[in-house]
Amino acid sequence: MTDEISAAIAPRVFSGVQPTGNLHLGNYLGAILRFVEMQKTHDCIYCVVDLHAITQPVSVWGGPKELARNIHEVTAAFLAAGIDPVKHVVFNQSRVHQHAELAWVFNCIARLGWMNRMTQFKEKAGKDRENASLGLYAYPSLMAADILLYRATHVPVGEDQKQHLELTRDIAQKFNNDFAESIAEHGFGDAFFPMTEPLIQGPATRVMSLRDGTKKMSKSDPSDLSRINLTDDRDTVAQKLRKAKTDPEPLPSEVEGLAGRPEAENLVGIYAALSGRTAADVLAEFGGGQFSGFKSALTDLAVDKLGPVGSEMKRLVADPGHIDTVLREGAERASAIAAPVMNAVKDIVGFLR
Ligand code: AQP
Repeated sequence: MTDEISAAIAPRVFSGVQPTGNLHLGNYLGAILRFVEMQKTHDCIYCVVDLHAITQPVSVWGGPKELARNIHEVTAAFLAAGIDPVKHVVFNQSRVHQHAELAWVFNCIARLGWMNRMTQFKEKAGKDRENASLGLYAYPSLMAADILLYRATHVPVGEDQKQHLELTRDIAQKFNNDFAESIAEHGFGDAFFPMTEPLIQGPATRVMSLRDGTKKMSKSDPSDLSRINLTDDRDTVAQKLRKAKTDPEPLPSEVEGLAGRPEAENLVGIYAALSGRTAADVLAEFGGGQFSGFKSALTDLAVDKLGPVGSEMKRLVADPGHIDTVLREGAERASAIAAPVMNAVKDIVGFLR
């Protein structure tokens, strides 16, 4: 067997968030709160995926100063939400060079046909596909490397990442098949990489835009009115919810009445997720009423739940010494796990080291 790693694959959680600014309610409910939850039952590794951030044009991610600020901001959100960087590992991806190294091996495993099916690439590249970066195209292969570098068994993510998680499993499977003999010879039995389970769970796996209930809430939406940012103050949240698109009908009294009303469904879903209640329960209280009253109750709830997180984020970002220490120490611990896995991959593939 190679180096210091065991053949057996232990349960481990990995997930990441891109430091591309405008961290929003969708990131919080769909991912970060799930990360906090998973800490109770698993060893967790949470990563600020800065290599992914630069796959878009510099004008989108904002340049060097903005990137550094956004790395601090995502880390601050992790800590403010309750992620424990002592019991678990929090770091930024570019500090652990094995992510890029394993991604190259996976670029040679993944098939063009697989990559061509990735809907996120199509959405983000838009009409001007010829002008998209090679990095944006290879993004899902790097994401597979992020996860499998730690032989992670579970990945909590929002609904939009489902397809990338399926690709991660395809890459793991093909690696295990292509190198089956070598994997066995090196003492890893019949599979080196696990079949990672996506955990797309919780009440808000897909929070939608406040301006268009058919589009997901997104950091890159040009309209700031489309999302609630974690650092928005009360007035901003109130204004965004007041302006949130709705329809002329009053709220229905039952969940079935939300069919074909995506904006209403989204706002009720957000209320339910933030309050820990079911949509039916929320409609039992607000059904039959106008949106204006509901929106003001939602403002109070959102400010109550997100306000403390936003304030703590601002406090941490204003004096980032603590964040820098967390990221540096986290990277050392992540490297200690990643290095022997990457060495094993090199041995399995046949590279000399
Ligand atoms: N609207 C959403 N609802 C629920 N979960 C969401 N996530 C993102 N948007 C929603 C989840 O947040 C985690 C981190 O996302 P990311 O940083 O990898 O960015 P993304 O998935 O590409 O989505 P963003 O944040 O909106 O950015 P852009 O604008 O670049 O697309 C992931 O687990 C994601 O599922």
